[in-house]
Amino acid sequence: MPLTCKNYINGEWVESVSGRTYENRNPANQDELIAIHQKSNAEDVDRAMKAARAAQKKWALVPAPKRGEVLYKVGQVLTKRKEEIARDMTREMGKVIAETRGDVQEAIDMAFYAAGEGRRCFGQTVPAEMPDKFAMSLRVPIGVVSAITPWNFPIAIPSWKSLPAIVVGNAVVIKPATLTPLSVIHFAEVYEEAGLPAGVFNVVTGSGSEIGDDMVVHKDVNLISFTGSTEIGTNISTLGARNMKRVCLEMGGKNAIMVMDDANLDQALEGAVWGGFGTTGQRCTATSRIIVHKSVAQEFIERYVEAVKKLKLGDGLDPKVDVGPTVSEGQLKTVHSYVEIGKKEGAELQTGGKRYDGPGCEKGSFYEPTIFSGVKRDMRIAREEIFGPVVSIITIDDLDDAIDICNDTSFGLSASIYTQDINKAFVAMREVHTGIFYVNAPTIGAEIQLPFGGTKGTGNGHREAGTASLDVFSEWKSVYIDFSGKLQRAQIDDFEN
Ligand code: UN1
Repeated sequence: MPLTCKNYINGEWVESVSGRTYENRNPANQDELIAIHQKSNAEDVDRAMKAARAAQKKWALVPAPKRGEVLYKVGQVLTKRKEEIARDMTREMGKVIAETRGDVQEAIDMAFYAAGEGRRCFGQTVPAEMPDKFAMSLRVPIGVVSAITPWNFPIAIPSWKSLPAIVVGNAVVIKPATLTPLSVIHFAEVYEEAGLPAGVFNVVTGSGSEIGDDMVVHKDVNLISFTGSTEIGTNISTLGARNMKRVCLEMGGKNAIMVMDDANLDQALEGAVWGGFGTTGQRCTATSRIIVHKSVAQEFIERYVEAVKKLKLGDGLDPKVDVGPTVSEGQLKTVHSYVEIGKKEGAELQTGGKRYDGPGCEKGSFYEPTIFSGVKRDMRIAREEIFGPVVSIITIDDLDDAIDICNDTSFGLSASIYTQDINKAFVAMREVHTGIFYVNAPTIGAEIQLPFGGTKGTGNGHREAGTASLDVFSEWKSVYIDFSGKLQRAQIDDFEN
């Protein structure tokens, strides 16, 4: 009998009122049924939102340091269950075990970071203009947070969207990606074991096409935090605006590594393999373009292709495997359609370009790591997010050219430069229009203590993680306390000694 998972609403594990369920299968082996999940409907969402609303009122009154202590416990329980959760995550999402351990670790880091905020959550005290008057600002919770999360970081991203929200005094209802609900079910178990009061964290599983809109428009929702495709994010934004909801979006990327003529090529190659094909290229931050200086381009391409051909594909639970499957057949088809587009556009296919069904991979959605060279900036493979193991190499003349091409995209998440020249590194850092920038490292690998997010079409101006996440999940309240015993009119009465 496969595991059957329920929704988590108001501290209870409950079946969907729809009476319907769906299957969660392993993308490395379609024959492996991992679990059955609830196919929720609008009524389930309604119950979860109402539970969250009621719980939030009480949770906001718990002193923030105490809220932080619960999250500290969340970090401890996650640490205890790290290996088990990582293994299940590899089974449902496909990425290799070293990476799913990293995914859980990112949630652990966020738990301890957010726990600490329970004793900080700094506001400001500023001098007041009038005598016997006190002025300060406080962070207050927004209320109910509706989190809609993607499948590529099945627990890390839910952790970014819940832990900082909860420490500030909000309650959360999360709809995990249809393809990776089990990781969030485990996360709910962790919250429960850590002693989070009922209703503060709720999980409703199901498909975005059925309950996505309800997660946005429900009257109890104060804020929607979404990570996923530009198309869905744009719809959420429009729907949210019509319903006067606060919306925080993190969407696509077309991240580039710039390899300059003075780069340490060994290091750049290693970074390009990891950035391009780690997580099977399915990170928002994945390196999907490599902009390489003409004087090192030939050597770089030859060595890159050679290194990528050596990557071992297979079941991510095998520690010898470098690259797992794409997350689903649908994703594989999208990836392949872009490869066809690249070929038609005249880019040169250096390696890959097709499904992989070698030994042990016959029943999975595997795609060969793919490299195109001779890519021009206006080709679709150089402009659109592919979200898979496909890297486009563009050759350039100098740093200005590199920066110009790096910026020539509608997205602005992450970018990097490999150079030994500090001047070039600083110029690029200043001129590249992304939310995240790396020097001598690939475009992936952000840490939770700094803001995460991007410019232009990547988002709508918000950042996750770091103290920036507190700005997302709280309102500012400015407080003036007059203890003069009389009316003092700001901007009008003059203070005289
Ligand atoms: C994502 O790509 O959706 O910076 C998240 C990174 C990870 C998080 C990626 N820490 O690559």
